Amino acid sequence: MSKNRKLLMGTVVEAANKGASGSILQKRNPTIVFVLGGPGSGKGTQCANIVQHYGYTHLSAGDLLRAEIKSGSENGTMIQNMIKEGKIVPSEVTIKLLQRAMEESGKDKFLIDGFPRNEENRAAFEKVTGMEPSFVLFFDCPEEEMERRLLSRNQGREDDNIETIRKRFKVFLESSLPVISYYDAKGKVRKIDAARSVEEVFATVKAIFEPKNEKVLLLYYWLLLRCLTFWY
Ligand code: UP5
Ligand code: MG
Repeated sequence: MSKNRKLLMGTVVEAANKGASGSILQKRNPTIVFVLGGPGSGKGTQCANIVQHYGYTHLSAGDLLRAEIKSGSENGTMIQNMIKEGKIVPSEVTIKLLQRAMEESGKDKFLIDGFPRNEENRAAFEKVTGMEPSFVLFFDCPEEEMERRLLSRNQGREDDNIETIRKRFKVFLESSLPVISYYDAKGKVRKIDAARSVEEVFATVKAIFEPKNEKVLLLYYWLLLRCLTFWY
């Protein structure tokens, strides 16, 4: 780890040790799902569907960073340069934005989309917030398909050009995949074939959010309720 990285980690961890916002969130004991996958794998698209069906709050780290650039914050230029180069913004900056968004939402079920992107992001998030994800959705998609999607997205994103896209792919392979492996070793990764249509991918996502035994449990409670209302 570089000296600068260590210093930044230090700052984040020191902030955590001083207490404050990590503990406010921790008290709410929120459910956190990390939504990971390569650039253009469909993280944002699927999160929008999950929000509609399962009442989660969607926090895209990339969207929060882009909003920070627009707000004219002192970090704006640095963030903009990093995004143009497909590089990972220092943990300190991203974690602060995520924490603030979680706190201000007042909600307790979060989809954190596009974060953590490297081991440092992951370790710092867990240390600062004291929270771990319940599970991790991993949208697995071949580069050719992701490239096709990004080049036809047409939403004016500064990083949707072939030069930056190639850099984003490289960073994903080198830095983000190890995070997925880390959670996989803990049995937390739900891998989804993301190269199919939006509807097909969502059908698989649904099966993850509605596991069979929960459905059986719901049926059991419903029957119990019917019996009780019958007797009384
Ligand atoms: N589309 C989606 N699903 C499809 C499907 N099944 N079939 C056909 N088309 C599909 O989708 C991309 C496009 O594909 C859309 O046009 C969509 O309609 C279509 P989208 O859902 O937007 O994919 P997503 O995975 O969200 O792609 P995105 O480009 O947002 O992923 P990135 O991870 O690259 O972008 P993000 O915004 O997360 O990060 C951008 C940059 O910010 C990073 O490169 C980095 O520099 C910085 N960053 C950090 O430094 N730290 C962070 O923690 C987060 C970001
Ligand atoms: Mg996205």
